[in-house]
Amino acid sequence: MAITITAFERSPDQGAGLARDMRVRWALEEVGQPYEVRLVPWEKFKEEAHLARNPFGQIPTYEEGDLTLFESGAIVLHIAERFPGLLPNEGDARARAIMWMFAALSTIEPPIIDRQNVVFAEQGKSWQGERMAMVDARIRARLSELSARLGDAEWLDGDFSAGDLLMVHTLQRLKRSGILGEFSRLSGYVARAEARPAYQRAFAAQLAVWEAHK
Ligand code: GTB
Repeated sequence: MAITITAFERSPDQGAGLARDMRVRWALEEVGQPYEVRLVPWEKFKEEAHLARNPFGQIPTYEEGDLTLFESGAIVLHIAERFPGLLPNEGDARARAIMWMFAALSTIEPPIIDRQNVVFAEQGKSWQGERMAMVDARIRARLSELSARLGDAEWLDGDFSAGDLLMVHTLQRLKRSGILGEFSRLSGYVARAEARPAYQRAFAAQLAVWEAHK
């Protein structure tokens, strides 16, 4: 059955691959599934047609036959369960890979998103500098813990999994801040993931959208 996802028509990241459709594209590339992309212009995010796909009026979404999903984590989990390649078959290893998906989205991502809010939404506020220092300290603490667990391993738990995919995409958001670069093991981990052919194909596809619509 054909798969259709939604993505920004003009991504604010200008083709850097930071918007969350990249996670879905990458997962589909890893499992070798073709997909179509419905590009959503900014003015259509909160219109009825898109709200029917996602009540919060956001991208990405995923449609396959009668199934419509929103939330990038749920979409990546669905892809990983539906097609082989992103989750181990063995029960305990599979549970741990799913645990890392949740760790990426509920332990690592929140302070990183908070940092974006400080940079953009709280620009010019008297407390911006103090808030930034606090948030950066929280991020560094989490990255230290993550780096210690990763150690010298290639991936978080055995083979590359959906847990690594979500973790890497979450960490990439920190590149511009310079914080990721302070953690050499994590920088290497992100670079290894970015070298994967599936990542490269997904990145090129979203960049082509930016080039066509900028
Ligand atoms: N929890 C949801 C999920 O994981 O799917 C969050 C989805 C989400 O935040 N979607 C964003 C969106 O649709 C795009 S990805 N925003 C429009 C709106 O809310 O009206 C977030 C994003 C946007 C821009 C950059 N960037 O420029 O670097 C990075 C990430």
